[in-house]
Amino acid sequence: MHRLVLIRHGQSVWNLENRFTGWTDVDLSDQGREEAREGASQLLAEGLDFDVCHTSLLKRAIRTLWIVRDVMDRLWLPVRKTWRLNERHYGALQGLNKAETAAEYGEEQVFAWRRGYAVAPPPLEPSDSRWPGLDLRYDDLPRADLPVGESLEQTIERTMPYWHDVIVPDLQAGRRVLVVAHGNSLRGLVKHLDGLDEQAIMDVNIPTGIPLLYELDQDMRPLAKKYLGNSEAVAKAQAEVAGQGRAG
Ligand code: DG2
Repeated sequence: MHRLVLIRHGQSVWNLENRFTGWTDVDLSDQGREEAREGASQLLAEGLDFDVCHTSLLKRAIRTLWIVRDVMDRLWLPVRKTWRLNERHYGALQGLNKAETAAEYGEEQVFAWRRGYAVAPPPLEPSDSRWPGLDLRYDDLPRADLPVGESLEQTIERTMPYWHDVIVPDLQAGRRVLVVAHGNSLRGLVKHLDGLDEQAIMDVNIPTGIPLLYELDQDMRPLAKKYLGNSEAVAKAQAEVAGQGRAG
């Protein structure tokens, strides 16, 4: 049996302000740091430990992982960082308040942008200063791979190679794997692991900072799955994420 834990980073300052974030490199809020500490305590209480960690190139995930490793006294663990675990790129929506956007364009449109499987947000203009090609950390990436606004489907297309080529081999080698990433890059992994169709994944919302434990068979199929911690608190946090696209 293989053990995999997924954690969406703790609340970021733009989660707190209810802004579309995507590839914007915002930090954790104070509550987000606390959520990371709490997540680590839940991992310790469950008796979980890790051999290797994977995260994105965005500081809200990197810092969450750092806090988790610090609380677990596992700062020495290997950490691999990849753009493939970055949040989906939210295009020209990045920076906009989700509730204000719903008031302007309608809740249905915002729901489609947030949860429609193949719906991409309006793209960044080529001249936009937010274009990832202007960011040093993506220098090694072919320019054609740099997103300017991704649907969940497109996010999954660039996340899955990392799952198959890097994370699965870690698991097959018997390593206990921790992945700290983002709401939608993790929804892509959950869709794959749980075998969800394009409709079913629309209802999946991943709360910040709460570890999601998978036990997988040798073919990487889930034997068991659970969020750590109180199930009512998990349900409440999931409902809050779902509600972030309401107008008021
Ligand atoms: C959120 C997810 O990403 O937003 O980009 O705004 O996980 O990095 O905070 P994260 C964002 P929703 O798709 O839930 O609106």
